[in-house]
This record gives sequence, structure tokens and C-alpha cells, in this order.
Amino acid sequence: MNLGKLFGRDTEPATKEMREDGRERLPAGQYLTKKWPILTYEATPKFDAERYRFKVWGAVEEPFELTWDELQALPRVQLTSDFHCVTTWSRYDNAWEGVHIREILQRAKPSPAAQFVTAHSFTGYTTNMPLADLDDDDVMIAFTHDGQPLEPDHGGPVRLIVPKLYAYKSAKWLSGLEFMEKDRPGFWEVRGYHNHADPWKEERYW
Ligand SMILES: Nc1nc2c(c(=O)[nH]1)N[C@H]1C(S)=C(S)[C@@H](COP(=O)(O)O)O[C@H]1N2
Ligand SMILES: [Mo]
Repeated sequence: MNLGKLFGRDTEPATKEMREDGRERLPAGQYLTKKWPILTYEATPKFDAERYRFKVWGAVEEPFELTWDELQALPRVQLTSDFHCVTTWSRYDNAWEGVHIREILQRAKPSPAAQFVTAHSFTGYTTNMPLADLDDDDVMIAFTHDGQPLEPDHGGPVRLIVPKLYAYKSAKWLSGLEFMEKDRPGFWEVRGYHNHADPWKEERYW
């Protein structure tokens, strides 16, 4: 049925694609781009595989540290997800390959009191989120994008991917996860970006 004609409008609303969970695929206030913009506050860092460590600490029963080779050796998954930047662009169907977040959570065993997580970049960038948002089927640590090694400007060689929150939660150049009992706002979160960042609630600024 053509609702535009039915109600005498000259323009029809674009057909809305829906997700399995009943939400619209494109969150309100977002536009689609096929390009992949680069959004970074700091300078793109040099990566040193010898010195790199992936650290997990805080409110966990088994804190641990992995070398680059050890992180690379963890089991891998491939997941495809949409990417939503708070500055209003979205990019669909990003194919990521890397380590599923549950590989990390199983090893770390967050303590019962752990409620929040800070993702750390080796540049010093941080971003916080509820553990419940990190511990999800679509969250991963990515090394490749659309079949190519992740470019340095896009967080290569390693970044976090949390598709259901605005992309400032997807820390580039990921170097660790800190589990916390209390929340602690990260880099953008103390500069006015929303602490939670759900695109379907337009949680952009606070
Ligand atoms: N370390 C770090 N991670 C970051 C950022 C940043 O400035 N530094 N920007 C965030 C923001 S606001 C977005 S939209 C995405 C952008 O990722 P892209 O540059 O690969 O598109 O990375 C997020 N992760
Ligand atoms: Mo962003």
C-alpha cells in the first residue's frame, strides 16, 4: 500500500528496513554512507608488536596479559555489523574478523561485583560501558575489516567493536579492558558525549 498517495502527500516516506529486534535498521537522525570516514581525536599511533600487551584487570577473578602473538592465537570469529557514529553517519554491513569478547570474558571471569568496563587504547583514549553491553553476541576485538587488515587510521591492527552503541565506544588501538564495580566516564564521555550512547534512543550528548 502506498501511504504517501493514500494521504495525499507528494513524497512517500522511504521504506524502513527493520531489524530482527523490531528496531529500525537506521537509527533516527543518522544518514548512510558507503565510504568509511575516519574519526580520531588523537594522532594515529605507531604500533610496536614487540612491546604491545593486551591487559585485562580490575574486578575479575583472573586478570591476565597477552602478548601480540598470544592475542593473535586466540580463536577467531567473523561477524558482520552496522556502525553508527554520533556525528550522524552510519555504515552498514561491516565484515569484521577477530576475537569474540566472550573468549576474553571466559578467561577473565568478571567478579560478581563487576558492573562496568573501561576499554583502553594504547594512545590513552578510554571509553566506558556497562558490562552487560560488552558481554553480547556481536561484540568483538577486530583485526580485519571487509577482508583486509584493519588500517592504522581505523584502529589497526586492533580495535574493539560494540555495534549497538555509538562508535565512540568502539575503541581503536585497543590495549586493554578494565572491569569496574562503579562507572567511570571515558574520554568523550567527560567531554559531553552521552555516557551510554544507544543510537536508537539518540543518546548523543549529556
Ligand atoms: N582511540 C580512539 N578510538 C576511537 C576514537 C578516537 O578518537 N580514538 N574515536 C571514536 C569515534 S567517535 C568513532 S565514530 C570511531 C570511528 O572509527 P573510524 O575512524 O574507524 O571510522 O572510533 C571511535 N574510537
Ligand atoms: Mo564518532
